[in-house]
Amino acid sequence: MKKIPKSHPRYHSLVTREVISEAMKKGLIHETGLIAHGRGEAFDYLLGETTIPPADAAEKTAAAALICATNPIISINGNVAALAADECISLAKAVPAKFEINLFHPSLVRLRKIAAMLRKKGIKTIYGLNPNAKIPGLDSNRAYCSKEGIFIADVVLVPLEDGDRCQALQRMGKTIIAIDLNPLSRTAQAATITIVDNVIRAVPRIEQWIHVFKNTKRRDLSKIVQGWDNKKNLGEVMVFLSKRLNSLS
Ligand code: PTJ
Repeated sequence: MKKIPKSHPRYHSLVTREVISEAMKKGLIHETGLIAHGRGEAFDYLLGETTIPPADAAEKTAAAALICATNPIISINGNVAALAADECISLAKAVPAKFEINLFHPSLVRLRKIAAMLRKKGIKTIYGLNPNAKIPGLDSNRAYCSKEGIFIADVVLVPLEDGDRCQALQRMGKTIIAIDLNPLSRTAQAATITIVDNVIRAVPRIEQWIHVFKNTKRRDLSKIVQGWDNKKNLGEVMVFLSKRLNSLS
């Protein structure tokens, strides 16, 4: 990995680019994952590369939803595996939640590489390697999932998702928590709880909330989830964004 001087004003951003680039060379990320990362990076830049208040509210609600779930699961793809594998593993332990790998660009080789990487980090049960169920109303290969994993899950955390699968999972009656820096994406618009934040910051922040809620009654957590208005929160993200741009102009 190329050495970036710590003194560089864009140090963290450049290191993350190196991580993404290395992950592609190792075959964990699809080449278009680099483009997806670039889009996310642009939105992050506009948001100020920080967890904005509406994102924190979404992270708090996501934590409440995960605790209240009967069958929570985290869906992993190439970019998430490269950028936030350790954070997702830590969150999965804290909830506790299952793991399923689901790729937008299907590849058995990449699937196995991501699974091997997660196993090396101590994850024993990984769903999605032998898909045996189909998400209704989805034509692509992404419809195939694990019956014991995403298919029966009631709450699914989908970082960097595609809009179609998000909508199809919603139609199955699941609570979908999406992490997407683009508040305008179809995924962001379709999810039950949209977190407009970088997956690198969002996953640890959800875990922090899980710990904060350790002694909170289920009834109170359930109230937080039921009171969630995703459209309103996305509106607050847009207001934040426009105020920030205005203040810089
Ligand atoms: O590994 P695969 O085959 O499942 O492919 C993964 C990608 C991400 C390539 C695939 O799902 C894809 O093409 O995604 P999209 O449709 O480009 O959407 C990715 C979304 O994630 C975009 O709206 C980006 O703004 C957003 N995004 C990118 N990087 C981050 C991010 N959101 C949060 N944190 C990031 N680091």
